[in-house]
Amino acid sequence: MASSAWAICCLLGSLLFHRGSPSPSASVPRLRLSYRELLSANRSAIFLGPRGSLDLRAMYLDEYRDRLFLGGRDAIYSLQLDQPWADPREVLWPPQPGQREECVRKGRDPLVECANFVRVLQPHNRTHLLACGTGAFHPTCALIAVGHRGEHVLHLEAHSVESGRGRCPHEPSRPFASTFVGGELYTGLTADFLGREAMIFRSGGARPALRSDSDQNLLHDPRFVMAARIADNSDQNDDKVYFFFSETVPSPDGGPGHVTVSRVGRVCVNDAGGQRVLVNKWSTFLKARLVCSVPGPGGAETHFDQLEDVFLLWPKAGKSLEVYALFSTVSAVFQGFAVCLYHMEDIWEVFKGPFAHQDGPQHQWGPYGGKVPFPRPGVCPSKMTAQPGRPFGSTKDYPDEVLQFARAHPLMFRSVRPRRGRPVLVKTHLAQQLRQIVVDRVEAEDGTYDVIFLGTDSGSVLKVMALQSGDSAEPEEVVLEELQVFKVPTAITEMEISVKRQMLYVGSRLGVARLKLHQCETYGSACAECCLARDPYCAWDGASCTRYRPGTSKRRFRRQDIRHGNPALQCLGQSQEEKAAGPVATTTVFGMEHNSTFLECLPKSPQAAVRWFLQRPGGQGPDQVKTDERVLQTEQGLLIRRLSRLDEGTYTCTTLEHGFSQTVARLALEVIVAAQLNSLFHRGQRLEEPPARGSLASTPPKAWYKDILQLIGFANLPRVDEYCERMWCSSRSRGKQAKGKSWAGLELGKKVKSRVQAERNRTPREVEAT
Ligand SMILES: *[C@@H]1O[C@H](CO)[C@@H](O)[C@H](O)[C@H]1NC(C)=O
Ligand SMILES: *[C@@H]1O[C@H](CO)[C@@H](O)[C@H](O)[C@H]1NC(C)=O
Ligand SMILES: CC(=O)N[C@H]1CO[C@H](CO)[C@@H](O)[C@@H]1O
Repeated sequence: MASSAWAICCLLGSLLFHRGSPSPSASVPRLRLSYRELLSANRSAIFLGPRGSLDLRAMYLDEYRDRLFLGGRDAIYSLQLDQPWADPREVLWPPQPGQREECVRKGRDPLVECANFVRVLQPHNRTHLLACGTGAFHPTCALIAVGHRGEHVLHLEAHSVESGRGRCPHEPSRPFASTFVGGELYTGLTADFLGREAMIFRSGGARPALRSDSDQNLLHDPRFVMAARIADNSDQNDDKVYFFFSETVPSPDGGPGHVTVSRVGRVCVNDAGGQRVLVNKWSTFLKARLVCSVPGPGGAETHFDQLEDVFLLWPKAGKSLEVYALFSTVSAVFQGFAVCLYHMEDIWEVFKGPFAHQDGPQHQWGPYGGKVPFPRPGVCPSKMTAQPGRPFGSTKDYPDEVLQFARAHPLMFRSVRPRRGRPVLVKTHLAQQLRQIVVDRVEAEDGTYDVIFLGTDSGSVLKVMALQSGDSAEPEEVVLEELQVFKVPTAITEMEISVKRQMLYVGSRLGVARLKLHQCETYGSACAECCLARDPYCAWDGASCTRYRPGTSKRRFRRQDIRHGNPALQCLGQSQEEKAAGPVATTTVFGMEHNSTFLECLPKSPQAAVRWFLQRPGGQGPDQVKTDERVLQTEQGLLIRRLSRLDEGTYTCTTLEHGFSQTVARLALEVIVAAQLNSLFHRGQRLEEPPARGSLASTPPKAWYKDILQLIGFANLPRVDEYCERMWCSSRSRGKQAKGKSWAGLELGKKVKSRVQAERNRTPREVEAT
């Protein structure tokens, strides 16, 4: 076990080292925005409910009614998408009388389990939602009136409350998936009190309820992730409901132990069960393995087997559906995440392929080689099966032989493999875990890009792209932004996108946040900054970094380079704008000989490499600053520990990113020589009354200030403040810059500053006169 885990680590390690990413820190987000920054820039808005936490379990984005419905603990909320979130509607829905007490009596946790956690919110019809909650371990469903389009109402239809058994799990947190199709609710869940009876269940319509055949162990401890109706072709009779889940199955090679695998399973919408066999049970259920693995040398593969989340990317007309899936590793020692992309056609191919067959429990699985009965098991009754002379208009007409076969062979032999045979994205050595995935296909100047939003367990969202370059098998990962959506670390449990509104709706237990997909001006006010961001939503329009809209305003010229982020090419001739945005001004800073000083430089992008150059007075061209134990380069700037006169000169802080060099700061450092300062102190103290014992900074001498001014020159008078701030008066709030100050220096500084203030109020002529 340990050695195989080690092998996985090494394998992945070597794979990751060979990725040849252009920058060693490419997986570091280029922009990190904190909770506060997001709120103050109006990039996000947050709703935590009237009690400060919703205990959110379900979220339904309703773009038809322009509303967001939330299921929490003992309550349902409705928010209007295009309004500030100050005006929610609330329906309180506690467990039915006596249920809470019974739940506690049965040994369940009164706080964590014995409440009505709303887990199902599905559109029932134009005016009503179907809602189901755990009801303190007594699943309950009800209809919620939400009004017509444009109305903002929410109330529970008291007469509609009924048992939710099979439609909602008993537990607040057990993985569960549901979808509402044609008046019926499809669920993947464990339907009993003890959480043992896993099934796919359909109920709520005029037809009798249908469930999985429990004798056959069709589902092994499943963790359902998502359910959705997918049309396989233009014949509606062929529509199926697909379930995505993972299972823990007996070792497939007949060996001991269990393994986790991920699955895609499906049932026909028009499945009616069998007539003699499989009565009121699914007769069309099939499942196949979803593989997401990184191929390694010698056929070794690193598998990501635990399905975390699935996102369906619905195509523009004429294209087939694409499935993005987020996986994690199952290993206890090695944690990694991968995103794989599947095409629906590839899933259909596997379901058309051979059935998996096992001669007995101890035997290996192989492809079923015998004759498959007609209609082929798993096929929906449709035009195909109802041809003349073949009267199969319903699954009830299917021969027993077909149903027996379906029952014995629910698994396909072949696995569904991802596009390009490998993940789109692999993430290891992450500080957080990844929980949710949403993808937006964005049109940019140089092509179409899939922007992947990943919800973490620490309340943040990563905005990532995987760029497929030419012949290289490994996509290049570009982490555009890391957005701290929730103030405190909390796992993201829900994520929905509104492409129409360009918004992401992000839910955690605490509540829900609305997050803009992009805010181009955040990247900066220069062409190069906009270009380096490589955000396909954004382009330089000649004046600022703005939302890129394909095919609009041809008049304006747009600069964007997602693939290479090369501003040298894109922003050529854009220097006008850069100048308008302001060239980097030179700031004079003062340092005392033998003291330490700090030169600040905060580059916008943590992906950029920072370099410092020094131009000595009268020296030749600027030299790159050599760092050693005296001169330290930190993330915030350059720390010079013991200043010498030779350190004087102009320091330039430049960043290098994608071959593009930018000047971030220019600082002229002037060194005040210790001897001069010392003599000043002495002179001053002798002229005035004797200083208090132990205090260097007694009343400053009159002559003192004039001397200081002489030292640093009158021309710099306005900068004396700066000098004070940096060298002496540094308060705690400017801690980073407050290097090498002493108590005496602080006191002295305060006095100098007040004098400077007084001097400033006089004209320069008066100053000279004194
Ligand atoms: C903040 O964003 C919302 C939603 O996009 C918008 O309606 C509102 O006007 C914005 N407020 C400000 C101050 O920009
Ligand atoms: C939706 O369903 C409810 C409950 O069955 C019913 O009362 C209501 O009239 C329906 N609304 C529409 C628009 O059909
Ligand atoms: C830490 C350090 O070197 N402090 C020095 C700063 O400059 C004053 C005045 O020259 C010295 O007295 C300090 O020792």
